[in-house]
Amino acid sequence: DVAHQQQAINRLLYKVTSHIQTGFTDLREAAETWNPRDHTDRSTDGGAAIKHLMDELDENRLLEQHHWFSLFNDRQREEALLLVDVLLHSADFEAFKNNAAYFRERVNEGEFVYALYVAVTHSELTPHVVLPPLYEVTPHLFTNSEVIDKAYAAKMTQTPGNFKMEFTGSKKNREQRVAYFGEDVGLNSHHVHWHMDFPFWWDGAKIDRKGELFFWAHHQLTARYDAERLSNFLPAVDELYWDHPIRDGFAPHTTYKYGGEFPARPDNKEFEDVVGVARIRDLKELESRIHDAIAHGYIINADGTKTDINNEHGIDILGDIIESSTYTTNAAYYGALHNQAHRVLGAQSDPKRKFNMPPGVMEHFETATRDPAFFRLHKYMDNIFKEHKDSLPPYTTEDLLYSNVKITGVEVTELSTFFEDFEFDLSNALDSTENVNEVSVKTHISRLNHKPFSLNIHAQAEHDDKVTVRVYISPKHDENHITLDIDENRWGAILLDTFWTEVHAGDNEIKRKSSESSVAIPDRVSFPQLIHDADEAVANDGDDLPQKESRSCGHPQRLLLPKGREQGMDFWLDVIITSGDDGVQDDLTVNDHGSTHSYCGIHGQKYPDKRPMGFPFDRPIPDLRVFMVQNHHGQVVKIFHH
Ligand code: CUO
Repeated sequence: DVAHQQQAINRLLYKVTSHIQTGFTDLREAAETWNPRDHTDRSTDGGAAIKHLMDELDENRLLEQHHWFSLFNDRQREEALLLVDVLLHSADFEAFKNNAAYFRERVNEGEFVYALYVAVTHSELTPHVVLPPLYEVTPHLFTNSEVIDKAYAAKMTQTPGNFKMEFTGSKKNREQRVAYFGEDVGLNSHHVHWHMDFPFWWDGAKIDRKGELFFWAHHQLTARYDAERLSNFLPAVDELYWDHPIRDGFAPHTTYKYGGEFPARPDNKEFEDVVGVARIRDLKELESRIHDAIAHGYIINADGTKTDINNEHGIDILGDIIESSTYTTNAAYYGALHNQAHRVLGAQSDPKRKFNMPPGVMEHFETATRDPAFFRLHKYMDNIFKEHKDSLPPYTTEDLLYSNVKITGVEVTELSTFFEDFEFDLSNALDSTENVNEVSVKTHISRLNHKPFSLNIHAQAEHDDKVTVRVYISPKHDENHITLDIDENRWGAILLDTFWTEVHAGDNEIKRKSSESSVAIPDRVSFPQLIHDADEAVANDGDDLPQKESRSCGHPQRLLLPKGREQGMDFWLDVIITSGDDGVQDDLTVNDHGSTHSYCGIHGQKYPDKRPMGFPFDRPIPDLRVFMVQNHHGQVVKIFHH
């Protein structure tokens, strides 16, 4: 049952760099006596994976334990994916659990955590398991070396502690003003889970609009980052150029559990080729092939045929090519621009591999957004996507008008943000050692939050209908307080919500709360709480777990609004209502199919909104009048920071 499953997953992840705890008898037993080879049909995919993984293990070819793991390292990824295969092909949860316990004691811990998270996310056996927050499972990747050092010392001296985690850098570094965003543990958790829900290596059942979603999720991260920068009197982020020095350096103040400190990069580092990864001129060549494809309006497939991208599906194809997912139809020609760029950027501190440095923060989805260069790299890719979108014809009145509805006004309650303290548990950072008692170690950090708010949309309808409602905000001014016209700021539009509802003939009030937003998830349940609740439910035999299934992918609800400014910062608030036929399911007005679909889709189903992601702001707007249809409402709102 669910409680037993939850308890087993908790226990597999508890102190994951130590041996399975003595008290977890069934897992201990499985690790010793279970033989994966005996429980498999070798003719199946899972059987083949087990055989392959066991052979590698017997031959001592697997990455050792107590070593860093990076998904971008081809060999390490191959090993982790074998384990994913084994888990995904387990016959039942018992076999899943026993396989996991067996390999937990034998494969690299980083590979194990990654494989278990991905398998639980995608397995049909575990739809109700809540994955513990990664920042409490592998805290090293989410907090500072300084805090980790203090946690070790606390254990040594047997003194409990709750340590303050500071944002990296000093006031001399202007980029530090937005570190609260890039270093937010919830944001990092969303990002790493996004990549687990939509892995670039995915070869299982087809994921709908995966390439477009890669564009969209990262486009929204970029737009949100720029809005945070403007809130802090910084200009929008500039893209990276292969020929220019990387202006801002970065000192991560983050340490691997095994493998030393994450490497730092000084200011104005010139790009260098990275041994074993890529030459800069090859990346420039890939980039120009992609520019050519956009200019020509088609891509060339591996078999020489052409696929038209000069339409609304082009973005999906381009997303696959640029990220370089398994869906790309010509990896040999278009390469792996995004993935290689992450690696090249991550290795700039030691491009010749002279100093045997571990991978940089850019080489892990858990840590990438900490580096300001992450947002410059993604702005670079975002601009390539924009070039494509700008090559498409602007929407016409016909595309935009939904004549059944006229929005007559929108009331918004106060929009304001503030900083608050957030605490999380560090015990999993420390190994359990016999004869040394556990002590409580925690960290707290200041994080952005906002007052709950709500919208009240007044709409007149001619007849009853289902409708699609999209809500966006976008900064009104640039950093010099120059008003941006709509074609300048539409690319910075931040989606706050998409939802489906019903209107009736006559006057309607559509009320929507910030807490209902389909882009965001509430705070994750903490690991200690999950452990406590699952243990209690198992002890009470069959008690319901308080947590219902919840997705880990989703922008943190706390970060729904950009910070804004003390005196208030102007944003356009746009509400667009179109026909309910834009929804892929008929029941979207009453069933959100997993709630956080706007940035993360619906697991195992089509993306709910049939229109291009970002509609209607994804295409050029040369004429504002075309845009001013009766079912679109725009007004200026202020976001205050208290
Ligand atoms: Cu999410 Cu570059 O894709 O980090």
